Amino acid sequence: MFVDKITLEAKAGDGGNGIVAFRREKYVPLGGPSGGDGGAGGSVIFEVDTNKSTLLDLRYQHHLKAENGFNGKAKKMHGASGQDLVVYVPLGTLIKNSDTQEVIGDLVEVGQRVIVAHGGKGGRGNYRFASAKNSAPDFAEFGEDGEELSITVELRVLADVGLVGFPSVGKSTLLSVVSKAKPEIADYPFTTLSPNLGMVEVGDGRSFVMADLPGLIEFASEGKGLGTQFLQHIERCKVLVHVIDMAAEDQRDPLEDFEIINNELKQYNPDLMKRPMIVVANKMDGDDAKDNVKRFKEKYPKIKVFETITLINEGLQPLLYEIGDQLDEEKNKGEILSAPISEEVVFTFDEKPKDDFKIEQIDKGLWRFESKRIDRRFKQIEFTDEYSSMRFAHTLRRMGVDEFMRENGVKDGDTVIYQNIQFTFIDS
Ligand SMILES: Nc1nc2c(ncn2[C@@H]2O[C@H](COP(=O)(O)OP(=O)(O)OP(=O)(O)O)[C@@H](O)[C@H]2O)c(=O)[nH]1
Ligand SMILES: [Mg+2]
Repeated sequence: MFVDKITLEAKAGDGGNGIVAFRREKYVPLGGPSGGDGGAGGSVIFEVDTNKSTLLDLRYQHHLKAENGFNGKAKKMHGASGQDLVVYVPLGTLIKNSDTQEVIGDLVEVGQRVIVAHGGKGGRGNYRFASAKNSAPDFAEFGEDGEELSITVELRVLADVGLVGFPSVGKSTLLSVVSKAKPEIADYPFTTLSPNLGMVEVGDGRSFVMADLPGLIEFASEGKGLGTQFLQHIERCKVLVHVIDMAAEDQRDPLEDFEIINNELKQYNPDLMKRPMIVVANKMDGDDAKDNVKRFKEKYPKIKVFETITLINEGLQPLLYEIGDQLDEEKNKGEILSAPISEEVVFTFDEKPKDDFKIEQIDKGLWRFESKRIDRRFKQIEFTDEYSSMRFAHTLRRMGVDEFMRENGVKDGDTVIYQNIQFTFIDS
């Protein structure tokens, strides 16, 4: 089965720890602090690779994990950064946060990349904390945890033109003669299990991307056959080319075929019917083809029909010109017909901290504070002395915690519990 929607766990590398070390040199009796910083953890990154057309590579990878950063070393040496994990995906891949459904990235351009999980920052080594007050700090920071999240990866084919129609009508054959794509072609239904893309050159300098989509059948919009998962690919095509087997090799009536497919498209999304549709009357070499196409034209006098024998590349050049013209018209309209999934990328890492702050009053003058974001910082700190506590308090203020508490009614002198520590809120 073609995989076009997968859920995975992504884990960026943790930052390396900063270390505590002191210089020990001849002639330097009291060596200064020299513990180096930890290296940053690697990030999990998704990048477009135009050679890929499916998400199959991701199928057996339930966990995407980037390398951890390395711990700092003596002599103020930085730990090495963890390597990023770069995952190559096809054009048209959409990545969402599975829990919030927020769009992390919508990869619609060649070469586009997006950071899906950010690597943790490295912790600072003790030499960074040396000050006039404390010339020999004996503490260092832990590295920050790499981001960890569950993601949903979806592939939505990005093609200008989509070939639709019943199975075995010759869609793949058509794509194979107008482009360099090599889709599988056979005389049994559902030969094509996943969309194939091909770059088509019209011959007058214009070109476009054509998608050969798996065959549709009646009730496809309700999930029958390969079902709705491919109808969503069709949503992104600017022009639809409806291929009909005029030779009626499968003993169906081609005119009925045409109506059934249109009906399925309409059931799935009524807007699809507003899109330009070009009809290809294929297999014109068949016995009944001439009669059938005559009936078709009588019934639909306004529809432009292109008669072809895709098998031997006959009748296709006029079709390509027509597609080119229709696309030009669509572009001039400037309307975005593709599915509305390019919401702004709302993924944030450092902004909007207050959103996850929670404060709860337990008793008079006693509060409990919670925050996932602060937890990440909290884990980085060893409360070995007053200095680190002060730094933590400073961090809280910088992140807007003081203001948040004040807004929520915490008063000067109240006690606030956070994790396993208690502190007094001093509103100064
Ligand atoms: N006689 C004749 N046979 C054709 C023509 N075009 C395609 N075929 C044959 O029809 C059969 C199906 O062709 P495909 O291109 O695989 O059809 P498809 O629409 O991609 O089918 P699915 O992938 O199953 O949806 C193959 O055996 C082709 O050789 C044509 O113009 N004339
Ligand atoms: Mg096919």
